[in-house]
Order: sequence, then structure tokens, then C-alpha cells
Amino acid sequence: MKKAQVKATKLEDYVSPAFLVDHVDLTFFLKPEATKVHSKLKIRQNSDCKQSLFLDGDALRLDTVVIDGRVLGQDEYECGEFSLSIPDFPSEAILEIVTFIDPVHNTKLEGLYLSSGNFCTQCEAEGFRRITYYPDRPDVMATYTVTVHADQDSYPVLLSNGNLIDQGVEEDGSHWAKWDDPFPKPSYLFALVAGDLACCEDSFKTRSGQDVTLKIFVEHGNEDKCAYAMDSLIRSMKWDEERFGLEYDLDIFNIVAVSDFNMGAMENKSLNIFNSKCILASPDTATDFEFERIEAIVAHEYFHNWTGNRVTCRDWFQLSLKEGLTVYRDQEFSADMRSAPVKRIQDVRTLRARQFPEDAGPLSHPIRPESYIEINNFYTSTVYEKGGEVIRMMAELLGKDGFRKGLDLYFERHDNQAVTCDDFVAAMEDANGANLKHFRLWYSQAGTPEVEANWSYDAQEKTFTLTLDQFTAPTPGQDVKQPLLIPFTVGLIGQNGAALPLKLEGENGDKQTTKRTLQFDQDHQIFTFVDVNELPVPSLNRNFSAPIKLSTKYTTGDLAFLMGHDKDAFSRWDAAQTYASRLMLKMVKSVQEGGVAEFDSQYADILAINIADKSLDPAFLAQMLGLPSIDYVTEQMEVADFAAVEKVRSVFKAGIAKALYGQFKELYLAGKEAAAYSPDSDSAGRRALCNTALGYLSVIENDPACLKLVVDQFEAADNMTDRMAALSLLADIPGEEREKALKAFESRYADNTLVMDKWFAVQATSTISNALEEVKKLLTHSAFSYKNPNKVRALIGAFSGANPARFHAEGGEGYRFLADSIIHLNGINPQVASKILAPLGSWRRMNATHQKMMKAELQRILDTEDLSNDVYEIASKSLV
Ligand code: B3K
Ligand code: ZN
Repeated sequence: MKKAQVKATKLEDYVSPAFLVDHVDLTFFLKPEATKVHSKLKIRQNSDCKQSLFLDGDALRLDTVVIDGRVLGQDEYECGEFSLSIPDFPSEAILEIVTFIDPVHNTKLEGLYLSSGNFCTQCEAEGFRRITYYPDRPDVMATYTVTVHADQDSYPVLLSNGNLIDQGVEEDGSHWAKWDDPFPKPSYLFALVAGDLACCEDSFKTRSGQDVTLKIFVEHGNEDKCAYAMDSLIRSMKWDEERFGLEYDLDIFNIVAVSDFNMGAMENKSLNIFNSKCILASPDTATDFEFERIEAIVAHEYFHNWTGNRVTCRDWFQLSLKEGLTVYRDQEFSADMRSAPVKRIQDVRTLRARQFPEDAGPLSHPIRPESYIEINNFYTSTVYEKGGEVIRMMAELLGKDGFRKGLDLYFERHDNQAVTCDDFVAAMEDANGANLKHFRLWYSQAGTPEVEANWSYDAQEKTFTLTLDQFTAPTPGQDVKQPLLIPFTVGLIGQNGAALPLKLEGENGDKQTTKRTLQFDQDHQIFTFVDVNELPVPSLNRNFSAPIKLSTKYTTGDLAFLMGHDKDAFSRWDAAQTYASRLMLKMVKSVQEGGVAEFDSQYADILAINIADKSLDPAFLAQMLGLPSIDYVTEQMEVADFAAVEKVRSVFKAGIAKALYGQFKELYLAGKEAAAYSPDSDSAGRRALCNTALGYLSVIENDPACLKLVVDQFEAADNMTDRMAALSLLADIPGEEREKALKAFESRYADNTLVMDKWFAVQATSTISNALEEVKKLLTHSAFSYKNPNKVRALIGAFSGANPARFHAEGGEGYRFLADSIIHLNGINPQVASKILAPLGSWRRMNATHQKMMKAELQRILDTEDLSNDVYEIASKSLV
């Protein structure tokens, strides 16, 4: 295999930098094909022994190297493909380097590149080395001064981090701006933008009275789509002050939205750069889900100013230090802005859909990985979402105030430093006098713990005994697992639905708590509750207190009871998920054994009770009515059969629809009476319920009245949420209406590239049998481009990642299509190529025929000439 020479970076090999940089002075002369970068670094030695100065570089053309004013000869340094090293570097010196780069041909979108003709940057994790030679590692923190020269007509807006301190115009038609960032930062937080952009402006007064100018820059014509992002930013700033006492620290905060971006957004100090998808929204172009996502991502990036920028990571193995913590913070923010239980349910859905499979597959890694080939491959659901869960568990164990004390101490100790996950946990411990030694295992142990809960009730003794067993299956490189400290929140529910008191055996006093978090930290542990006066139904892992897979001996009666009575909204919803999956798996089994898939109408009866309960929040009810995904159900099978689950799920859905036809019609019509569109949480919840009801009605076969409801909604909708909801239902119903709607949508939004992404995705995820053929045709559509990550994700990513039954089609054509796409993208944008590879790695869960086909495609990818490290790492790990 040609890639044998690739070297992994290991956490255990970490050594502190030999040289530090105190100040960086950069001057850019921007030209699309040959930008000149003059870098002036104030460098000092950081170790006692004399060493060479080693600088990272990638795709740079070196012009000059100067030390303290003296130009070096070519024999005084070594310039390799990815480095520049200077032997015998003085203990302190000013190093100047001039390089040239080629932004217009930078299709990797890392470093400095052009998006719709505007210059922009992406440096995390290792993009700065594609701008100039530098010790490109997060533990080298420096202050920056940046001067940007560019043609004034083409690039009237010139931005970088920090404050604008000077600007001017030259006689040759160019102009310049000088920016100064007083906060020391690692190179990955550097940013530069130059372009012809429109600006929306607002302001914020911090708690201590500082006025901050807020600006959002967008391509001309999009000025009317910034209001929600701006409002989200202001609410985030306020929330962070109130919840965590964290204030913004400069007079200016800029956001720039660009069309070509590898991910959602980037938290560069005071100059956040966003994928336009995560900024632009209007009722006519964005769905409620997108409004909510914009709010969360704007908040997430803003929150990084403290958790990530002021205190950053020592090395990339510590990525979860900033990402897990910031995910937790943005989740808490959204929970406060919207319905907290619904937010929790959505977050768990995401965790189960993305992180659980990752942790159960070939790419499983701890939230603090120990080795990587390409760090960009580790911006994973594990590091982010499971990392967020680990922070949440700490907050649960220490309590809200304890967690706040820990965070305060963390900032007090580490402001302006690059630190480790251990430093974070130590601050939590020290601020609370707690011992989190055992808890730390969550950072180093991969895999999702499987917890089995058993119980018994002794009516005579009035005791309830809960027995918990935990097991974590081996993951690559970790054969033996230890028991984790799992905060396991429980409640006991009496027959009439009342919460019973929870008193553990041997406990003093009359604890009257009805909800408590058990510290479950052994392989096998027994908890005995006393004074339990009646046979209860236990409610377990409430609010998803730990990221585990729970198996219980609940009877269907218990599940039905919890679906109607559990006061913990998450557990109430989860009972529905468990119940529905169980029924569907039973149906699959019966089909596989040659029988028929029969719908058990008892499930519909319990949903009917929920629908009739007018005290339920519509957003929550919509979640209760939402069925577990095909992936979620299939994951519980020993050998995955996506086609069977898809079929059974649609029978199940149709069964509910028929049984509750009247209720759904009523819900739908009641929801439709709502007032004019507003993106707020309550209105969005009403729409979610209404569209869920429509979703059920749409699967009632041979009922033209139902189909008409969908078509009418599509045609009459005054907002994108309703229009898109109807379109995605129509996309699953072959026929004239489908084609008509897709055409109408296409011509209405032909000029809106973001909306066209939705049009691509809705076709890529359609359940119609020839979805792949359609996707292939769409590759030649004028709005599609392999160079734009959003387009690739909307069409290729959505097909392979969110249309499991078509992707795993019998003949293997889905696999071939994905491999072809990855091979093509490898030469354009390796980061995007490797991000869509994961579905091919799930071969172990398939039958032998599929396994063979999937492995062959992985091998074909590995045999590709000039394979990037990004793709090589994921493909090779997926194949073993
Ligand atoms: N920190 C960035 C992600 C960078 C990804 C680099 N491949 C956005 C975020 O997590 O906020
Ligand atoms: Zn982040």
C-alpha cells in the first residue's frame, strides 16, 4: 500500500515548543494568483539547550529569509516540502520571511482562498502554515498586527483580528488597513477577509458598560437575511454574562458569511467566519430548523471567545477541551432560549444518530484521542457531542453552582494560556474539593457503555432493588475496558403517576427527594430503596444523565405507562422510542421468517392519549409522535437490513396514520389556523406538530384528500418551513405532483444557492426507488459544483449518510457511487472527501455480500494515486 510512509502524531510524544513567538507582524499584498506575505516574527528560545528553529509550511513559495535585518543565504536554512528549518537560531531575534501563495487555486479551502471572488481564511487546525512559515501549533501564542493591501475597487472591505488602528489609500488604486489584536492567540485563530461585501451593523453594551460594535458582512443582496443571526449574537452575549459572568473583551465583533466553507463556522478572534448557510435566514428561505441552527452556531462561535480563544488547547489532542465545553454551553443557551426538554431530546437524537455509530465502528476514539494522521479527521461527533456530554455529567455531579465555581477557577488560572483537559478537570476538582479521578476515564476510554438495568420489588419489606451492570465493548486499540463513573438519574413512579420518594438503604434522615442521581461506578452494583409503599415503574437515566445505551426489562405495559406518566420529558419520549423500535424489530423478524409485518394498534392508542393531553407543549408532542429513525432501529439488529426496516417503518407509520386519522386531521387543521410566520420557539413548535400530523396523513394510501392537503400546503405556504415540509413529503410519493412540485421549487429558487441545497438534499434523501439515478443526474445540474462543500454535502453526503436503504441497495451501486465521488473529491478538497466516507466503514454490520462490496470500494479508494492523508486515514482505518 503506497501510503505506508504516513506518520501518526501521538499524544505521548508531546514536547513543549523549542521557540516561542511573542509578536507576529504580517503584511499582505493580496492578488488572487500570487499574494505576497511578509511575516515579521519576534522569536525567543523556550528551552535551555540550543536547537534549530523549525517552522511548518505547506504550498508556499519561499522568497526571502532575514534574521535581525540580515538576509540569509540558501545554505543557512533548509526548506522542505512542509517545513523551513534554521539551524543555530539565536536565543532571541526578529525573523522576517517573504512567501508567495496562490489563493485562487486553493480548492482545499484551508489557508487563504477565494470564495465568490472574496479573500477569506480558514486556519484551524493547520491552515496557517499554508499562509506563511510558522510554528503552527496551538501552544505558541502571540499578539498580531496585520496590514492588508488590496485593490480598492475589488476589495473595499479589509478585515483581520482585533482593532482597526490605521488605514490609507495608495496612488495606484490600492488601499490598506492595519489591524491589531492585543490578545495573544495561536495561529489557528488568525483570520483575514478582503472583498466587496455588504454590512449589517448593531451594537451591544456589556455589563461593565463597554460599547461593542457588531457587524455582519455578507455578499451584496443578502443584507435582508442577517437579522436573526444578529439577534442571536446579541442574545448570546447577554446570556454568557448572566449565566457564566463572561463578557466580551474588544470594541468590535465581526462576522463574515462566505459561500465556500468546509464546515459550519470558525471562531477566529473577533472575526468569526461563517458558512453562509449558518447566517442567512428569512422566512421565505430558511426553515425553523435552520433558524434554530443559526442561533446555536452563532452562540457556539461567540462562546468560543472564552472557551477556546482566551483559554486555548495545548495540542490538538485536547480539542474537546474547547469543543466539548463549547457544545455544552451552546446546548444550555438553546435550552434557555427554547424548550429545554425538546432541546435535550434533539441533542440525544443527534448523539445516537452520529456519535453512537462512530463509537461502535472502526473509527471509535476517546474524546481525547491518542493518535492521529490528519487532525481534521478528529473534528468528530465524539470530540464534540460526546465531549459535551462529558462536561454535562460533570455539571450534574458538581451541581450548577459547583460547575460555575470550577469554571471561574479555570479562567482565573488559565486565562491567556494553552492548556489540557486535565487542567480543566483539576479546576473543577479544586474549586469543589471533589475527586474526579475515576471520572477522568471518560476522557481516555472509547466506546459507548452498555448498561443493563434489572429490578425487583419486595412488597413485604417495601424495598425496591435496582441492579445495574455496565459493559463497554472493545474498540480499536482498546481491548480491555474499565467501569466508568456513570451519573445515573432515576425516579420511581407510583401506579397513579405520582413520584415516589427515593431513600437509599442505610441513609440517615428523611430524605424526601423524588429524583436522584446515583453514582454508578462498578461493573455490577445494587441500589436498594426503602419505604417504597407500592410497586413502582422506574424511570431510568432521566434527562439522559449519561451517554450510555440502556437495556431494561420493561414490559410493553411499563413502556406504555411511562409514555403516559413520566414527568421527565426525556424519559417519557425515550419510552416511546424504545417501544416503537421494539415493535418494529418484531415486525422485521416476522417478515424475515416469511410472515407479514402487522401493526400493533396498541401503540397508536398510547399516542392518542398524548394527543388528547392538552397540557403538552406542541413541540414536545411533535417529538412524541416522531418515530425512531431507520438507522436507530437498524442499529439494534445483529445484521443490519435497512431495506426491511424501511419497509416495516412505513407500514408502522401507515398503521398509526390510519388509526389516528381523525386526530391528525384535527391537529393539522388547528395548527393551520396559526398567525403569520415568526421563527420563535413556540410558533416553530406549533408548525412542527402540524407538519408531523401532515406527515402521517401523507402516507395514507389512495386518499386523494390527504395528498391534496400536502399539495395545497406546498403551493400556499408563506414560509420555507411549511413549503419544505410539504416538498419532502411529496418527494417520497412518486407521480405527477412530485415532479410538478420539484420543478416549481427549482424555478422559484434558481438564484438562491442556499435554497437550492435543500432542493438537492430532498431528492438525495427521497425513498423513491430510483433516487440514486436522480442524484447522478443532478451532478450535472448547473447549480451543482464539486468545489462547493455545501453542494457536495447536500447531494452526495445526504444520499450516502441519510438515505440508508438506497445507499445499501442490493447491487452495491450506492457504494460505487460514493467511492467514485470520494476519489474525485480527493483531488479537490480532501477534508470534504474524508468527511463523507464514514458510511462505507459500517460494513461489519452488514451481511456477507454487502461486506464484500463495501470492502472492495474501500480498497479501490486506497489504491487511488495521490491519496490525501485525510482520505487515507479514514479509508484505511475503516477497512481493518
Ligand atoms: N473550531 C471550528 C472547527 C474547525 C474545523 C477544522 N477542520 C468551528 C467550531 O467548532 O466552532
Ligand atoms: Zn467549536
